[in-house]
Amino acid sequence: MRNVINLNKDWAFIQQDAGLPQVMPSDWTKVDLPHTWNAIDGHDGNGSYDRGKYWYAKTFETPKQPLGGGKVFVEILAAGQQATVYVNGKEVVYHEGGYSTFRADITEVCKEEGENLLVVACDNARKESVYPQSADFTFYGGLYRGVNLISVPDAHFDLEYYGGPGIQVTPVPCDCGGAKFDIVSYVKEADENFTVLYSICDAEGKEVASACRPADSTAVTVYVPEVTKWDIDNPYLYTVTARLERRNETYDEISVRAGVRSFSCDPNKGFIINGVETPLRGVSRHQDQLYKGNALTREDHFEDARIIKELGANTIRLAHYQHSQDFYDACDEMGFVVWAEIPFISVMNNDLEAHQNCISQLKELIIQNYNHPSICFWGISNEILIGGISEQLVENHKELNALAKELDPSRLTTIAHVSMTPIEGPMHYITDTESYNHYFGWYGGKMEDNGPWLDNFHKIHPNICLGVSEYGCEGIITYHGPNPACKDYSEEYQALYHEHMAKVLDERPWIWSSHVWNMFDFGCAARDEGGVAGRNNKGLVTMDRKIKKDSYYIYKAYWNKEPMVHLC
Ligand code: GCB
Repeated sequence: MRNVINLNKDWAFIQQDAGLPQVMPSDWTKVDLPHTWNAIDGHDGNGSYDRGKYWYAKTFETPKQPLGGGKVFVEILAAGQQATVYVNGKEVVYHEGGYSTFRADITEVCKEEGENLLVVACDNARKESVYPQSADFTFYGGLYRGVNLISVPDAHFDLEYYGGPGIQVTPVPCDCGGAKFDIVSYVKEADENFTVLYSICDAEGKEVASACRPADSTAVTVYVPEVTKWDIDNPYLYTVTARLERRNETYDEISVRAGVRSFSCDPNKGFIINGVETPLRGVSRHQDQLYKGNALTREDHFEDARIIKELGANTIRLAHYQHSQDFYDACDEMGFVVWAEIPFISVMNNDLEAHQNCISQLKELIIQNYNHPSICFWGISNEILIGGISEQLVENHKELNALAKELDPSRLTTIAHVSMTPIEGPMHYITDTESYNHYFGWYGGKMEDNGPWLDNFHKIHPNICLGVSEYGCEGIITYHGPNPACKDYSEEYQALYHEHMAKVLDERPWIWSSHVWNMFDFGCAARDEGGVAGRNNKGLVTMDRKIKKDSYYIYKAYWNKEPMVHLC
C-alpha cells in the first residue's frame, strides 16, 4: 500500500543564495512548513520585497518500500515561484510556476540505510518565461504549502502526470434520478495479473456501486441508480475509491470525492445548475493573510471559505492562479461554484518558452483539480491586453481554450477581459462564456455607468454569456471622509458603491456570474494608496480577517436567505 509521510517539520532555511549544501546545515534558521520569507515584508508600499533564491534543507529516512521493490516520490505541494529539488546532492526536479503541485521519483538517489538530505532552492525573482510576470499582487517565495514523501509498490497509480491524483471521475446525472460515473485511473507497472476495483460510497460511507477492470484497461462507467445531487445548498459528496490488486493483495489505493451536478450557461437566463436558473453572485479571493503571506494552513483556508459562506455568496473566483487543494476541498464541502484560473495575466510574453509555461500551468490546473465538483469554469486569462491585441494573443487564447476543452469537455471555459477590451473584435467568441473587469466608479467613470454598459453589450452580443469578473473600490477602515459620495478610499464610499452594484446585478439575473474584487484585502507590495501601503484595500474584509467592512453587510443583506437582525 502507499504510504504518505508529511515532511513539514524541522527544516533549515537560509535567506541567501547559499549554494547546495552537502550535509544538513546546522547554522541555518529552523522553520516549519508552510513557510514564506515574504510574510512580513512588502508592507511599506515602495514596491520592493525580498525576491531571490533561498534554500531549504531537511533530512529524512528512506521509507520502507512496500511489497518489495517499490518507488519513493517527493511531493512539493507548491513552491514560489521556481524551484530546484536535490536529494543527496543530485538534482531530481526543476519546476516553474509557483502555484501547482509537482513530484519527483527519488528512488534511485535515496540511500538504503541512514539519512538522506533533501534540499529545495526556491526562487521568486522575476523570470521572463514564467507566469505571472507582472500583476497586482505579491509573488511570495518559499515552500508555502508543504512537502510529502510518498512510497508505493512498483505497481501503483500514477503520480507523475502533471502532479495529478491518478484518477479522473466524471459523474453525469441521468434523467431517471441516477447517475453514471465515468472513471479512469492511470496505472504504472501493472501487468495482466492486476485488476482495479472501484467502489463508490455515499456521504454516509455506504457502498452504492462497484466495478472491476483489468489494469491494462481501467476506464469504466459505473451506474448508481439513485443519487443525491451536489448543489449550492446541499453539496452532497460521494467518495470514489480505486484499489489496485493482484491475487487479493492490495498494492495501491486512492480515494477522491465526486459530486453529481449538471450545469450550463445561457445568455438570457444566466447560470443554470441542476436545471434551476441560479445567478452566481460572489467574490474573488487571493490566498494570503496579513503577516502570514501565502503560508496558510488548512484551517486558514477553511476559515476563509466559512466567512465567504456566511456572507451568502454562492460563487468564488480563485484569482489569479491555482489555489491550495485545501481551498477547493472547502468549496466542494460548502457548496461554492468555483472559477479556477491560470496566471496568464496583464502582459503576454511572445516567446515560445513563456507560452509553454502557460500551457503547462493550464495542464496542471486541470489535471490536478479535475475531480473537484465545485469547479465549473476554467479561466484562461485575466486582463491580458497590455501591448494590444496581437494575432499571437488571439492564437494563444484559442490554443489554451482548445486545450482546456480537450482535457476537460465537462466544464465551461471563461476569460476576464480588461474594461477597455473593445466590445467587438477578435477576443470574443473564443471561450464558452466571457466576463469583464469593470471599475466604473473607481478608476474611471461613474458607478452609474455599469448598468447601461452591461445592457449595451448584451444588446450587441445577444449570444454571449456575459459576466462581471471584477468590480470594486478601495475602502479603508480607518478613513471616514466628509462626503461619502467622493471616491476617497473611505469605507462609506465603498459601501455606497457596493450598494449600487448589488442592485445593478440583482436587476440583471442574465449576468451569469459576478465577483466582487475582492473578498479580503491582499498583499500587493507595489501599492501605496489611501494611507495603507503594501496592499490592495478593495476587500470586503481586512487582510487580517478581523474587520468586516460596511460593504460586507450590504452583500450579507442581499445574498443571505436569513434576514439580518440588528440588535441594539
Ligand atoms: C484588475 C486586476 C486585479 C487588480 C485589480 C485592481 O483588474 O485583474 O488583479 O488587483 O484590477 O484592484 O486594480
